[in-house]
Amino acid sequence: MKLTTAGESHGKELVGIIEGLPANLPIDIGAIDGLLALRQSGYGRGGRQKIESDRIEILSGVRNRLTLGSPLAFRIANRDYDNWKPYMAPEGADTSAKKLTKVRPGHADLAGVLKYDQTDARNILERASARETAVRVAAGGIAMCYLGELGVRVSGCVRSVCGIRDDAEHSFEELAAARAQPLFMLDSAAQARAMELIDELRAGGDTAGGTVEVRVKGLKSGFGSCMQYSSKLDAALCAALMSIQAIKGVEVGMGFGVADRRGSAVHDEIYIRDGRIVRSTNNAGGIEGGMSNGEEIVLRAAMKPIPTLMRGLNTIDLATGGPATAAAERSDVAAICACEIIAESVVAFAVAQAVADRLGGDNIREVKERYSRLP
Ligand code: EPS
Repeated sequence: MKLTTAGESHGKELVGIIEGLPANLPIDIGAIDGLLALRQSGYGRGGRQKIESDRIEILSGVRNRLTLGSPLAFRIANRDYDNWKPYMAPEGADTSAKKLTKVRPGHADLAGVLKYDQTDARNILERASARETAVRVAAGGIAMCYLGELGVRVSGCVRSVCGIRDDAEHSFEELAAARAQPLFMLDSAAQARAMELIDELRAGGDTAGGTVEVRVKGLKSGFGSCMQYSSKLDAALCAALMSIQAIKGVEVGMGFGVADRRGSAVHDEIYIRDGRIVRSTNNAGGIEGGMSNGEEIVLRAAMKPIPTLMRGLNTIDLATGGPATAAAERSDVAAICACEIIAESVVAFAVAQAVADRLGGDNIREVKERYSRLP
């Protein structure tokens, strides 16, 4: 299963193509649109989301709500293109008007300009922008349709915003309530403080990042492999999370905490109860030896603060070669809720890929039969 994305942030539209889906998979367009709307929501977002109203439009690969087994192509319109057409149109545009040369620290601007031999960082930022994640959320929604057929569910919450943390334990079922919260946090006191902080940061022209948690429930053991480094499930999941714009760290289970504890306080001991293999802890986060072990998969990702600061950071102006204050485009103060939905989506897609790699199957009946035969 493979996803290719295309599209610029202020271009005409975003597009995605998914190859490798089995035939006869029911596609829940309402659920995918719901996920897209959640990606646009959350406290701390900027003006752009008032313009956009993301919806998936499927172009191929689905007939009467069932996949055909052919490549599934889809588009998501950029409504803001109406405002940007004069500066972005492929058939001819004024490229001087929206030129960006005061490159923003933390954004792709400088490295991209040098690599792609550009004088205008807009030719870089348009693609580097997190707008692209709308496609990955749509694809994640399709992956969730696939996983749902197997009884595998993905959920999550926001764990921290700029150092304000929710460290409590939450059951998988409790996570569903997070999406109804303004910052997708389950600790309402921490959330209230985080919202105040976002207001403060907005007033000061600053930005925030945070931590998101994603969990996968119901995946049987044996997905991913210990036999080749490139087949490890944890490596695939961490790569998927790290590929999200602004992610700087990823943890599996106890994560970096394992380094500070002794073995007896880390490894999840194994018992037999009522003829079933059980564990009383899940510090491994559901993955051992690069394979799912049947426990819940637990992942966390750390998002850096949005690199477009209204107050502007020190930088250089590529046009003059001299010092400058970084460009301040309209932007978000915090996009941690978006990040949480994107993280769930890319994890769903990576798990679906691992399932498809192991089980194959040209149609969903075959996939379900093969999955049900696994221990
Ligand atoms: C982004 C900058 C902002 C964000 C954008 C990501 O866009 P604009 O420059 O149009 O205000 O809103 O995210 C989205 C458009 C989105 O849909 O998530 C950036 O520089 O990465």
